[in-house]
Amino acid sequence: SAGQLPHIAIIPAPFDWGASRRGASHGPQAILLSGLERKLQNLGLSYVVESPDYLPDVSLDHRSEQHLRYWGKIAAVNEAIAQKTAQAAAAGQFPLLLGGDHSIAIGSVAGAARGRRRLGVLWIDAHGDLNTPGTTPSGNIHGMSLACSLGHGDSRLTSIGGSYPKVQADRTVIVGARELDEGERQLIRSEGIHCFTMHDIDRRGMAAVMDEAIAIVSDGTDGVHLSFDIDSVDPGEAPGTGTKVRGGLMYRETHLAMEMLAESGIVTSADVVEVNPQLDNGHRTARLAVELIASLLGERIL
Ligand code: 5AB
Ligand code: MN
Ligand code: MN
Ligand code: MN
Repeated sequence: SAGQLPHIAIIPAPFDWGASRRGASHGPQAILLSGLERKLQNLGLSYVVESPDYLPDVSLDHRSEQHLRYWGKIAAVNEAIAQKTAQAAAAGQFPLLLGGDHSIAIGSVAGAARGRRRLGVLWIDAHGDLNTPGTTPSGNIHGMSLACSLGHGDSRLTSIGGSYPKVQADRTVIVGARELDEGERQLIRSEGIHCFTMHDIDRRGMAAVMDEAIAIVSDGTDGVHLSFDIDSVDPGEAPGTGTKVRGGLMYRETHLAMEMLAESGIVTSADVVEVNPQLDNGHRTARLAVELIASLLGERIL
C-alpha cells in the first residue's frame, strides 16, 4: 500500500438534478473551500483541480419523465463525467470526483470501468441506490445510480459511457444501508449484491465488516471504485445532505473505514457525493468530507 505518490485529479461535478432538493451542486465548492488542497499538500500528494468547464450546459435540456426525472440533463452530464474520469485514469491519475448528487456516479463508475473491466465497487451509503424506473418511489435518479451501473433500468441511463454493464453484482458491496425500498431488496437478493447494513455493522463492528468488504471488492478485480455518499454518516455528524436517515455511521467508524481502505491500497478512483452546503450547519459536512478524503488518501494518526 505504500509506494509512489498518486497524482490525484480532483474533478468537480456541480450537479443536482438527480435529487429532489437543489443545493448539492454547491458541494464541490464547499469541499474545496473547506481546505481539501491544504490537506493534500500536507500529505505530500500531488494533485490537479480540474475546471468544471468540461460539463455541458444542460439548462435548456428539459427531457424528463415521471419515473426518470431530468433524464436528459443527467444523461448529457454523465457522458461528460464518464469521459473526464476515463481520461484521468488513462493518464495514470486517481480520479477523485466531488459531487453533486449521487447520479454523478453513473458517469464516474462508467469512466472508471472503461480501463478496468473487472472493476470492484464499494458503495458506502444509507441507501442502496438500486431503484429502476419500475421500482422508484420518487423518480429521482440519484436513487438509481448503482442499479444503472449494474445494467438495470432504462437504456437511456444504462448506455451512458457504453452500452454494457459497468460492474458485476459479485464485485459490488454496499456498506451502511439502513433505508432500502422493496424493489431494492429484491434486486439485492436476485442479483446477489453484497450488502452490509447498519445491523451488520452494529453486530460485527466496522473493522470486521470492512475486512470482508475489502476482500470481496478486491477478489479478482483490476481496480476498485469507492462511491461515498455522505448520508451514510449519521445526520448528527453530517447534517448537510438532502436525504438524511437516522442511525448512521459514527464519526470514528467512518474514519476507520477510510483508513482501512488506505491501508489496503486497493482504491483506484472515488467519489464523494451528496454534500449540500445549503442544508449544512456552516461548512460542517464539507469539512467532514475533507477529513474523510484525507483518511482515504493516507492521513494517519501516528
Ligand atoms: B442517495 C429513495 N430510495 O429512490 C429513492 O442519496 C432515496 O443517492 C434515494 O442515496 C436516495 O428516492 C439517493 C427513497
Ligand atoms: Mn446515494
Ligand atoms: Mn444516500
Ligand atoms: Mn442522499
